[in-house]
Amino acid sequence: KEISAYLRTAMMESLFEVYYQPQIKYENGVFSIWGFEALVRLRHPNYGMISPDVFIGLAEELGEIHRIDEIVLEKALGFGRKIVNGGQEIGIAVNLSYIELLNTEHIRRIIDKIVKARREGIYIAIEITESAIAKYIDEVSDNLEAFRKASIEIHLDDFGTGYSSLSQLAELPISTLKIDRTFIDGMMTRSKVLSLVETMLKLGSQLELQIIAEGIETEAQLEQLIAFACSRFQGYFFAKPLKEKEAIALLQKGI
Ligand code: G
Ligand code: G
Ligand code: NA
Repeated sequence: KEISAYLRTAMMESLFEVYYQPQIKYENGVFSIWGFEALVRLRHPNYGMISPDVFIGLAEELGEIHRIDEIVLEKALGFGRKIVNGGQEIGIAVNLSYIELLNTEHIRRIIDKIVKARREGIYIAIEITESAIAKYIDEVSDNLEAFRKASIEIHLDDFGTGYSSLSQLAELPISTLKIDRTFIDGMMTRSKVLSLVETMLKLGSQLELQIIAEGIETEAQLEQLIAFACSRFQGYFFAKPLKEKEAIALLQKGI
């Protein structure tokens, strides 16, 4: 109750912050920053940070999620502008709720903003969870197609947990799979999980998709993934979600 009241205040007063977690590329033996994922944050004066896992669901129930996703997109565009001014060309991935994906009018507005930003050299990609797409495939396919037509990349989030069918996977207009961090978490201790990770990487490569391994926390995980020819990573091992200033500083310094 208290949190949903605070959520309303936060929306009215735009109290959300956005953090940016680097996504790392490994090429020719060199690690570099490939992009960032924008992650929304909300700080309660008494309870501290409220996890998006709590307030995103709540905002969806309240029918207000589009306001949060739009605030995050605006902030990400501002961040992108600073990156461009710093002379770099780096993508920013923004999460979209499945509710947004069901709303053709909102999607049109979002696409419009992203396309305009691209003319300034700002590259925004969209992250959508596999479960959302799998559950609402018929309702969202036109909107996904609209992103594709506008050449906006879609990253399939939490891949491996959302039950999309293999035939869907072949048809979806996505550029990237993000292997869910539960797999990365389990792969060093469970050989079957390790096999799954190897299989997902092969599958992605066969489908000519980019693959990001999420939730990398140790060097051992990284080495294992590199042995499987994985070349995109995100996780605390490289960097936590960073404040905008820290993210820009890291870009300047390099990873
Ligand atoms: O850092 P982490 O606790 O940020 O994020 C938890 C979950 O909340 C993630 O799985 C992420 O997909 C979701 N999330 C984070 N930021 C946003 C956002 O701006 N919009 C939506 N719809 N989901 C988000
Ligand atoms: O599913 P999505 O890509 O939106 O996940 C982002 C979430 O994962 C955020 O909550 C972020 O803080 C969290 N996260 C990012 N890297 C790591 C990591 O290395 N370990 C753990 N446990 N969580 C991570
Ligand atoms: Na995400």
